[in-house]
This record gives sequence, structure tokens and C-alpha cells, in this order.
Amino acid sequence: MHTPEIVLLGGPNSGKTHYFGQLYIRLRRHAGQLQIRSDQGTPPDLSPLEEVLHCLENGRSASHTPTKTWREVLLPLVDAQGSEMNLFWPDYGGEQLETVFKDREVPEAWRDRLSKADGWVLLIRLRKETTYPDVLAELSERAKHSNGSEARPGVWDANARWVELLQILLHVAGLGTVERLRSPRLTVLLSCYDELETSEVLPSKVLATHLPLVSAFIHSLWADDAVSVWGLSALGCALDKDSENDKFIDEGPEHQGWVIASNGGERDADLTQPLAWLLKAS
Ligand SMILES: Nc1nc2c(ncn2[C@@H]2O[C@H](COP(=O)(O)OP(=O)(O)OP(=O)(O)O)[C@@H](O)[C@H]2O)c(=O)[nH]1
Ligand SMILES: [Mg+2]
Repeated sequence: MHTPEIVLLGGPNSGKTHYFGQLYIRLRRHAGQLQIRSDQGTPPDLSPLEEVLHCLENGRSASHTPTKTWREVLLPLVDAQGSEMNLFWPDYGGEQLETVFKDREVPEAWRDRLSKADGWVLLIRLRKETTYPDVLAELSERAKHSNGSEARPGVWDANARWVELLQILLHVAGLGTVERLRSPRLTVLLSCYDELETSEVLPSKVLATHLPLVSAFIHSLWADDAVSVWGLSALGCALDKDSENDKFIDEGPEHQGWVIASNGGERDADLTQPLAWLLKAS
């Protein structure tokens, strides 16, 4: 049995838990590129997903994952070609990734996962990323030209922060930056894509517009066919913690949410697609 390993990289509030919940519901529906194998005797232990599944069924948003939490669910999968695999999908408090960046230190368990992984999933919620798109001539007026928020001491431009973080992670994983990487494959998920008002069709161009340095870094490091950038809206809309969304309840969470593939195109309800792409060659 193939047991691919993946690393999920996403800061606080980037949409990890809700994607996890929606992904699991899609896998169980047996309608996408990847499905849960139904031949399993013992169903997977779903306790890490309990809260988010309950909230989704009731059309509400789930809570922030406590900082120190680390949990995973075993997903017994089968792909469209009939290949079977077992995959652990992780969930954790996104501050853990911020701590790696701040302390320049990677915990032992993370090191191990990074060096063994067949694929990396990078979740970036562009709406929440702070950038200071100044040019030299505008430096003196930097606050006026920042994207909504003033340049704050200690708050890094998201371009610099992600590139630095990726460099730390690549170093720890023992991955060189001389030759373009073919493994681990990299899936970039631009999460909460419904929040972005963009007429651009290609998610990779949206990334390049919002975070040009991150886009350039990723594309210079990974071989073209080893990286793909997707637009992900796991929920399709914003949910509230306290009030219920009737559409979600009436139609069911399995009918909400979509992805836009790296080559553009229509919204696709199959939330398993980015994962199927990531696992294709592993
Ligand atoms: N509009 C919109 N909001 C979303 C979507 N997915 C998640 N959210 C919201 O974004 C917020 C953060 O989502 P989470 O899934 O909890 O994020 P997380 O990465 O698990 O965050 P931590 O647990 O803090 O690490 C929540 O309020 C969600 O309701 C989406 O597709 N669209
Ligand atoms: Mg969470």
C-alpha cells in the first residue's frame, strides 16, 4: 500500500481546518478525483474533525485551532485510476508556523516531516497578507501606499516573510536551491478565493500580482510541472460563528465550495483536485 506523506503549511486563519472538513466531506461523497475507500473495516478516527463537521452541517464557522494542537486523520484513499493509498492529513494551530519564522527554529517533529514529504501544500489567504507595495520614490510616503494597513514596525511584508520561511523550511528539509525541484511537489492553495475581487483567470497570475516575490521565488525553485497554484474557496462564502447560513444547511456543505485549477477555467466543485494533482506522481 502506497503511503505518501504531505506537509501542510498555513499560518493562523488561513483556512486549514475548514478545508480539512470540506475535503473530508467531498472524499466521502465518492464523486471526485479522490475518494475514501469504502472497503475499510474500521472507519477512521474522526475526533479531530468533530467540531468543524458539526459546524459545517449547521452552516456556521468553526473556531480557531488552539496553538499547541497537532492532530491528523488517516484518509484511506483511492484515486480515479484505482490506485489505493493511505494519507495522514494534518491540522494544527497556525501560530506554530509563525513561531518557526520568528525563532528561526524548526521543531524536531516538523524537521522529520519536511524531509520525508512527497508533497507540500502551501495555504496562502491573500486578503490577510500585508504588503507594502512601495517603490523607492514612494518610500517617504510608505504608509499612504500600503494596501490598507500602515507599515507597522515588526510586521514584515508578506513577500519577504514567505520567502524567508520557505528558505528555512527548504534548508531544514535538506533541499538545495541550485537545481529546480521536482520533489517534493508543491501545491499552492490561494485560500478563501471568494474574498478576492479579481477578473484575472489564472490563480498563478493572481499570486504574482499580490505577492510577486513569492511567485518569482517559487517558480524559480520548482520545476514547472512540479508546482501548481490553485484558487480555493472551501466554503464558497463567509460563514459566521454565531448565526447559521440557511443555504449551507438546506443544500448541505457537500454542495458548497469550489476550486479554480492552475490553468484557469470554471469553478470546479471537486475540492479533492489539488490533492489528486499533488499525489499524482508520488
Ligand atoms: N470567505 C471564506 N471564508 C473562509 C473560507 N474557508 C475558511 N474561511 C474562514 O476563515 C477563517 C479561518 O479558517 P480556519 O479554517 O479556521 O483557519 P485555520 O488555518 O485552521 O486557522 P488556525 O486554526 O488559526 O490555524 C474562519 O473564520 C473561516 O470561517 C472560505 O473558503 N471562504
Ligand atoms: Mg484551524
